[in-house]
Amino acid sequence: MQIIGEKINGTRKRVGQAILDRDVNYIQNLARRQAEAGSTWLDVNAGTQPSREPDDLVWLIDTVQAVTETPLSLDSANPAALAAAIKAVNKTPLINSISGESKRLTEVLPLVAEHGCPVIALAMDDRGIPEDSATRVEVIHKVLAATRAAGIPDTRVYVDALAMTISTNTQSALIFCDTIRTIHAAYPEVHFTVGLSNISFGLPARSYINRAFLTLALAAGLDCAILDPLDQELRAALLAAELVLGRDNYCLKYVRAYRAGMFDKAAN
Ligand code: THG
Repeated sequence: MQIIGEKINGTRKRVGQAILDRDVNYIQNLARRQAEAGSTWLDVNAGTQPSREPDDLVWLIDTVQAVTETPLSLDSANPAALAAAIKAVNKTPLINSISGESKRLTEVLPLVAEHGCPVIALAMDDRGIPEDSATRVEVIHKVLAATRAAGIPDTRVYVDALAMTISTNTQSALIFCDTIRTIHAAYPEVHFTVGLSNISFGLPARSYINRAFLTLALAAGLDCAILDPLDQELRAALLAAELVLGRDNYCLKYVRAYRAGMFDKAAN
């Protein structure tokens, strides 16, 4: 399982303020803790103001790279910000993201191909996010045709079937899982990721929903997620689900985490 640490995101109030204030310590603390928790990538998102985004994103990258060698996930829809960011990174970054939107295919996909980056592909296009699984699958077919045509191997693509909140569509998690099952059957080499906490937006006691959804999505083929790596209960749920799904040889990861004191004592 690959984990993308979500916490350095300028749409979060406290992080947005830290970016404005150039608060190095606040950002570096988030970077260090998420890296130590075992993140494969640290997501960096500078927020949504197009005029500030390139400068803010490069500042975030410089700030994070001063304290960790964990590669970055560049979370932006803005081709100018991504182009500036790719020049600033020390290690090949994950590009978050492309989609079937024509602007992202013409302006972001060439950057991905040129720099040999892994990339997240969203199941949406110029019409928006499809309600149903069949249309999301169709959009992903189109995006994968484009990545293949650009010479990007399927193994470098992380399909994000887009988890939408259950509070506005109770079928949302099922649509997500159906989509990745269908894509997985047609493209056995692609990876699958998700912005996990989207699923529970607007509902109370979100962590229960996030954990249930993570378990079902893992069973459907998920092998990567954007989540809070500092959430111990979520990490325990993830380790248990992978164990039960036969993805933890000799139960090694689960037992190691237990011995390292990662689990709640009350769970014995
Ligand atoms: N897919 C892809 N990228 C994504 C998303 C996705 N990037 C952004 C987002 N969705 C995933 N990242 C986050 C980062 C932080 C939080 C949620 C998702 C978060 N939210 C707080 C909460 O949920 O309680 C509220 C905000 C705050 O703390 O101020 O922390 O789907 N490819």
